[in-house]
Amino acid sequence: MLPSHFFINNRKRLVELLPAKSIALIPAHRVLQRSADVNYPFYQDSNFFYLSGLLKLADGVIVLAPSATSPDLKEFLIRPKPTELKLLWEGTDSDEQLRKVSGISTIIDRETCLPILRDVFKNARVLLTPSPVEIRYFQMTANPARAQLKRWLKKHFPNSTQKDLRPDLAKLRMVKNKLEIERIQAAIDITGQGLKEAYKRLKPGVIEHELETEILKVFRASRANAAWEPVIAAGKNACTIHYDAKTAECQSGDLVLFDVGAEVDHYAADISRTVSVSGQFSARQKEVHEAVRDIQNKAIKLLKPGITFMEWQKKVDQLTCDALINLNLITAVQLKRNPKAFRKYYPHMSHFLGLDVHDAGDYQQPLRPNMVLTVEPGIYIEQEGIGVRIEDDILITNNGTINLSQNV
Ligand SMILES: [Mn+2]
Repeated sequence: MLPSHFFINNRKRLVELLPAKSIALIPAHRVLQRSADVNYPFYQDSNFFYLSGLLKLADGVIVLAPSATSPDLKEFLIRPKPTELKLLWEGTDSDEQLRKVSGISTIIDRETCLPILRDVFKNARVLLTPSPVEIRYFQMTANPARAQLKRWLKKHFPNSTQKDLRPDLAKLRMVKNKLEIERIQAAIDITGQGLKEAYKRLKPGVIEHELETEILKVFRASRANAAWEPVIAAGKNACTIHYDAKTAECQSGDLVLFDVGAEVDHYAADISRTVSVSGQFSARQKEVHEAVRDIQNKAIKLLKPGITFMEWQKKVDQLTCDALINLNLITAVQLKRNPKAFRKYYPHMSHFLGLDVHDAGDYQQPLRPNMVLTVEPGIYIEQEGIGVRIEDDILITNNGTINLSQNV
């Protein structure tokens, strides 16, 4: 568990970024329905966790109001009053437990919070809340908590201006401290152990989900969770980047791609490895695997403080284009005609890593020490049934990088 001073300090640093006469409100996630009256396992909003450490509290709101006149109301937590039904079926953390974990002393009931908020907000012009993440592109539905809070504030405080708090939160979250890097390292080490167990089980005839079972066993035994649904993809399945059926048999002669990550105290690892089912690469598989490994080595060498993510990505794209030409997958003429043609074989980008596997961050800012990002080149050749991705987790240091997953 992370100590409460970590969350106290995160709130303090966020308050320092707030403009004068503004108030920040950060909502917890809501519980989502799975089917009938059964819910999905609850998963906390990362920003809410970052500022409170409260993993299990649904429907809470953290309020940071530095301009409040009462010292008890400069920061407080709003929580739904637990009903008798809720207490009987699920139980809930007491206010005392919430205070201990978060370091927030004032807790008020959601049902009676409106007059208190009216009083606290009377000197404020701007209300800052994290806007919902744009995910329609992925055909997903957002957790409704953020949009609901925005609507509720609009209804009760129509004269206040609402602004997006995400850029300020990203500014803080993209640079990690020692406690955070320790968690990411622990998640990486557990992921490495999981992969080791899966490799032991790997042989022709094994089903993809049987390999997953080995990995998840290690995660649970290490008191960690999976940071997302693991990708374990044999043969051509590896050409689906986030393949999740895991029902196929691994055939001798196939490659199998693992893209997995454990999660420790909400901090994720994200590691990909591509190995041969029989232990022996074909000449072509070897050629593609070495090309990806080579891109990765060069890409890691290009990382240093000062370069922006986008500048770096452009260079990595160029390395990938060269490799695809060498592998006879694309010609220089085709690339000239359509500079994006290589995306067919290499559709994804690297990303920041932290509380979210695709972590909050500003991709236009120059990289700085203590940022963590993944370097994950891949080449996917559907017509040949070959998909290779190699992904490591890289810490930016004062003068270069440390590969946190080099022992995996
Ligand atoms: Mn990744």
